[in-house]
Amino acid sequence: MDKLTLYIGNKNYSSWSFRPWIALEGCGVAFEEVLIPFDFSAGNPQIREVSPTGKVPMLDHGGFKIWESLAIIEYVAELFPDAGLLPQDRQARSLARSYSMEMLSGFSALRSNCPMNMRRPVGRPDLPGEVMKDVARIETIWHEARSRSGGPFLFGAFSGADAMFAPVVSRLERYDIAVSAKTKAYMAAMKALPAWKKWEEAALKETWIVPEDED
Ligand SMILES: N[C@@H](CCC(=O)N[C@@H](CS)C(=O)NCC(=O)O)C(=O)O
Repeated sequence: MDKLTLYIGNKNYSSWSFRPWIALEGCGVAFEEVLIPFDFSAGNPQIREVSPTGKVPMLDHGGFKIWESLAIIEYVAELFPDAGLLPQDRQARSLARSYSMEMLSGFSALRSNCPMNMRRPVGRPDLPGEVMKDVARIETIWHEARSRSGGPFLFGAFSGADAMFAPVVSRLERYDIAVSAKTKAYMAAMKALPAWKKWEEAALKETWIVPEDED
């Protein structure tokens, strides 16, 4: 099989890159990574050279390119149906897709007010009420899925749906957002994953600064 190469941005900041990366790594799918650091002042010319959208993540499979975090996860789930990227049960799988698409298309208040910054010292800023509405919906999704599956992850074992929410776990932690004990248990399960630790360790070593994502 042709090798998979995942193009990603800075691990400290690139929340969309984190999603397919932790999905593949957490499900044991072999891939090579190419990290292209952001260069917003120059319009990210290096990313534009490889990615049709000028954005990361982007997956190259023997010259065939797939972009958009969720499309990448779905593509790899089809390549490796037994890797656990998607739940086996049809209804669970469609719920995983509904939740993942909510993440992909929504929660803009949380995303814009609390950009992912794994190096951010833990502390709670003043946040608009809209952020807490996003957090409430996310907590509902997590509790609903984990009650249905029995946990510890959304669909029992770690899957692509957890990967779609991974940057939210980091945001809730770094922005010290008040959440329930059940939410904290889910966050702890995510943070205990070897794949999480591997990404975070690399993120903390990075020295690039993206001023827009610092507060
Ligand atoms: N909807 C896309 C979002 C991709 C995205 O916005 N990527 C950001 C990094 S996290 C990016 O490449 N930004 C570079 C730019 O806008 O120049 C996905 O799910 O992959």
